[in-house]
Amino acid sequence: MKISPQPGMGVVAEGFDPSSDSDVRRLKQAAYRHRIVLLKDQHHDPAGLLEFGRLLGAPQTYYEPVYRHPDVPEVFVSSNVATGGRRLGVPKTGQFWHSDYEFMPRPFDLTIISPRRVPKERRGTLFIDLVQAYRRLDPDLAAAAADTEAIHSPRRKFKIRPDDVYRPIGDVIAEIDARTPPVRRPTVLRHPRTGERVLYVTEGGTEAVEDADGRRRPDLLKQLLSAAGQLDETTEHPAIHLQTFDVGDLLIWDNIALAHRSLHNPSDEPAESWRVTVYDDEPGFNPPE
Ligand code: 7UC
Ligand code: FE
Repeated sequence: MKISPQPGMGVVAEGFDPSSDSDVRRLKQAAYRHRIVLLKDQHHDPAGLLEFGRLLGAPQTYYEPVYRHPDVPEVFVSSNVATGGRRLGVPKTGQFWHSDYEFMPRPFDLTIISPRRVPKERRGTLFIDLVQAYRRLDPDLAAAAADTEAIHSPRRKFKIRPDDVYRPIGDVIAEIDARTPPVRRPTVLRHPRTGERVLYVTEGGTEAVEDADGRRRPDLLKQLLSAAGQLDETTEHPAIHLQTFDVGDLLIWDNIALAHRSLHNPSDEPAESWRVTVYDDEPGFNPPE
């Protein structure tokens, strides 16, 4: 397997052999060291994508059934097309800064995307490295964040489902709070695999930052998000990496070190991608030099 750097962030891997333990380990090492791996010449059906996910960790089925691929529930479908008259998944997912499952007790370790239909323009996913975001903080902002906690919730970005029509919105919100109550963790957390400090806050998923006295600090959260580049609506901020991909690629990324958001595609050009997300409990990986 050949691994070569790509501009900005991440690497491209070619010639991956799924039967080679050393290729699998090198692939994971690359994902944690370089955050993004673009794997070429990959053609999987849903079952094949799930098998690929099993190489990297334990695939998880998304908690909301409406996203699940009807044949392989561990595959999450983002799609605006009806294939053979059958609508799959949910359209326009993730169009805000987030980390997958940040609102759950354990966010996913690795996210794997298989693009199925790629729009001709305004396509791709934006990424921000939250380890670099922490390192770039000016010292007093880093000090202010040090002993705070961040509170995450899916509330603001939860997609209304077809069965929610005519339901009182208060009932939907009560259901969200019951099934996915806000979770709290250190604003600056240790990356579970590499041990690096991560400024783990996102514009779409973090509801508040609370200081050691339990006081909410909206000002501080805003400063941290702004410093990380997540409040720049032009998406031209130097910390933002645009990753494009094509059908036949597989995109793997470190979902703890990176915040991501899919590009808003105003046209109704067909767009569909399949996703598998995994927990990876393999013993740690060396932090990037
Ligand atoms: O519809 C979406 O944008 C899905 C998002 C709310 N959560 C994706 C995840 O894996 O946490
Ligand atoms: Fe996502």
